[in-house]
Amino acid sequence: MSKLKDTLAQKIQEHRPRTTRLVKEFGKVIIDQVTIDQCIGGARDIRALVTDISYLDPQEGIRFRGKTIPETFAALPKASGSEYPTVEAFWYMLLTGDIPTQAEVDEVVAEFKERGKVPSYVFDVIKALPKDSHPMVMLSAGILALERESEFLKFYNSGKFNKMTCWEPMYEDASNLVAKIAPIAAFIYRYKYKNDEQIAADPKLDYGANFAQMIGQKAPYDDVARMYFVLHSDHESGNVSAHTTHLVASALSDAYYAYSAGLNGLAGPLHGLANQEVLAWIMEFQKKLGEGVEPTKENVTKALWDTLNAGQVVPGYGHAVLRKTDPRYTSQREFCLKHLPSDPLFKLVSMIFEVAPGVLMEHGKAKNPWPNVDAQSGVIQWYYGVREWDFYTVLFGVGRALGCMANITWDRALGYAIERPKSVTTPMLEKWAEEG
Ligand code: AMX
Repeated sequence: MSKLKDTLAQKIQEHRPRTTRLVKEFGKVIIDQVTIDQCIGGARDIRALVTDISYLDPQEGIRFRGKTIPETFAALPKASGSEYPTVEAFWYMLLTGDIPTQAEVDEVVAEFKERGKVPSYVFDVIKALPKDSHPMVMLSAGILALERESEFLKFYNSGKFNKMTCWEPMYEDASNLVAKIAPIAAFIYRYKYKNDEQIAADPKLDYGANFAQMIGQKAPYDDVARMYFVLHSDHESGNVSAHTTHLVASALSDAYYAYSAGLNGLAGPLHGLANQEVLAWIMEFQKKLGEGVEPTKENVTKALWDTLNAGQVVPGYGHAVLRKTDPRYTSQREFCLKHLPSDPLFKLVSMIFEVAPGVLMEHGKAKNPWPNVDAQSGVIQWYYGVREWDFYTVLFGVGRALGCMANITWDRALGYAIERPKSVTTPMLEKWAEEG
């Protein structure tokens, strides 16, 4: 057994009595109540999910296993010669809550080489789709096609299925999916935009560096990939992609079914597709501005109002939980300030950051006028030459696999139930409304 799996097994053993005790001794303690606007309004803020992988504070932003983004980057061992930790080190931390030693990271890096091999039929499935299919369709189809490899499914069909041990095949699937999704994404990139001229993985490289290699990018894009995948990994359990993955897995569907579904949710413009929408908005803005006309605070403000007055949302701004600038935005902004401070697109995004919150506040609808992760992420990709912006949500999807897969491994370890909230009818709500 690897050190990672061994540590995970120990953590699971230690954790199980806590969950059992909460249900048995404190199961009827009330932790929330539900109002009519929450019921109609997308279950906003209702406390109804449990995860220890990450927690999202509205003011502070995300903490992964109790650590803020800067703390996470500082604590984990770095990739050799790099400013950022490896994805493998972060995966270890997400699963166990522990900071791995270099030797423990090296073991995961070596394991991922084996796990990351993608069967050729997956590429055939992707190639069978029309080439102008959205790359998220290709990614979701590729992940779904892998379902025949599922160890969880084999265990379920073995006649020996057991709720106490089924986390182990789920862990195998989760690890395999994480290891395979980056090469699949890289394949889609080269297939769709680079004439199907594929580049082989380099066995010497870690996850992030190999992704850079396979899409045809050089340093410092290896760090961009590491940073990007870590930042996008997890945002507690209620967001559409994480929740969908958890929901589907709660039916004992395996990791491939669950994450393919999660990706389909991520592909929505109010969720992960917003990063592509940000770039599209900026390009449209520049087109309307005309050749050689400099962006100014005035013309950016006008364009923002035009978007709002047309009944559209300003992509990259607002959040269902956050009430401050997203620290994932800040982290990427810091990267830009260091590596591409004079880039015109970065300057424009910074200008939007200066004026958009004021415009949104004046508009008066959005509860959070501050930027989210998606407002900044496309700029970095664009700068390094990944300009096919419909690919940006695929990058998000590779990162998000880390959080979703860590979560469903723990879901099975703690025996979380099939998810099944109760619905009510409009007449019922009207009756309760009258009764006050
Ligand atoms: N521009 C314009 N209007 C906005 C807005 C924005 N950026 N953000 C919120 N609003 C509007 C909502 O559409 C809603 O209008 P309505 O009352 O007419 O329906 C009103 O403000 C109240 O919404 P809210 O409670 O502040 O937000 P929410 O929880 O319902 O939705 C989110 C959150 C992210 C979907 C929303 O802010 C939005 O659409 N943002 C733009 C898209 C985006 O950037 N999505 C990415 C989010 C991060 C991610 O998941 N990757």
